[in-house]
Amino acid sequence: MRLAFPELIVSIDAINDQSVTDSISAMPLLKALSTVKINGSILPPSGGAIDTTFQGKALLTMTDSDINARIVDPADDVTHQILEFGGTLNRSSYRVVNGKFEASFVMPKDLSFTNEQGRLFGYAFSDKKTAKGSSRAFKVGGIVSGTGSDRKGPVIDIFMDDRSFRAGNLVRKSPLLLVDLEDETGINTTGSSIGHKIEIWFDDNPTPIDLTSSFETSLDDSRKGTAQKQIFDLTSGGHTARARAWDVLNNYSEILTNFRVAATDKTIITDNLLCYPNPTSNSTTISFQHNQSLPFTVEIHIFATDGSLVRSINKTIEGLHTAAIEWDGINIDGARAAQGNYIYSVDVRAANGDVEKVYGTIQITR
Ligand SMILES: [Ca+2]
Repeated sequence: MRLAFPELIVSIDAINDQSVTDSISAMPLLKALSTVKINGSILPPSGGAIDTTFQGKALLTMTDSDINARIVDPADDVTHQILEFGGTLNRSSYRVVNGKFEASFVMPKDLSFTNEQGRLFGYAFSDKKTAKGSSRAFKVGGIVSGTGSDRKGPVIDIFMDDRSFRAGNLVRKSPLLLVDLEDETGINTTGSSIGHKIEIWFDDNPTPIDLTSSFETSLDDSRKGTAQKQIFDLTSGGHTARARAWDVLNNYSEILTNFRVAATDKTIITDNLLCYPNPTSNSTTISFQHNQSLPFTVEIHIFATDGSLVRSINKTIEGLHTAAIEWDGINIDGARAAQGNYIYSVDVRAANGDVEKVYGTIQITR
């Protein structure tokens, strides 16, 4: 897509409440495990006053001090000096309000202790405009003492397709993987350069999928966020998924979940039919799991043991994974159903015409 507006400038205005400066000796030294605060603004392409109409999101990437790499060219045996950017120290997102943003995060334990300048890259976008900019007005090195109280790795949650997912659910063959992360100090986003990646393993596959680059921090709190990735063509049957993430102090944690993939996404499959509470003296909820991503209809018929119809309930199910239909315990005549045993049938009709019928029992006690 070609944008109709010229690109604006992300200006890094202050680091740790100190205005940015070109004087290297006056630049702040950002130490490992210290909290960094960055204030920035969005300026017009030619500079000048803040674009106060800009409402959107800013993505900041901080890299360590540059690396002087020496590479010997095998053709002529000449050693070349190559300057490379240092490894990623932090990648986090912030809300831009009226052209301004404020970032805050904890520097990772792993950084080079060179006391030399790092780099900060800013990229911002609103509905209509984009902006970019960078700054080298800080140095990286040292470590703050006395911050060793956080010994816990991040809290990790794995979901397939959406956050209604629970372990054991049926999912589509090509589900969207969501990994929510949260840590009291901060998620390690250094990624491949240092080795503390956000990774997930499926089943016994020894090769993980690297989710680090897809991780995006919450705009409200950079200590939490979500990594996501579409997973393609899983085989039918049971699967496990194990995720690992690190915090900025290099504590890690892992979580394991499991799920099932149906033989085909085209056929509707229902599973784990449940009625709760059962027995009940009042209302009860009939629920089951399913593999459908499009809305489908459910007809529930409740019968007495003599076969007479007690109640019918129709519902369109739009959510993924689990369908839940409540019966209020009222019969066709508007009275409370009598004490006793009941049979219910669940007729499921998918958008493609596929149907499935399952049965269960309910006991009413008074
Ligand atoms: Ca932690």
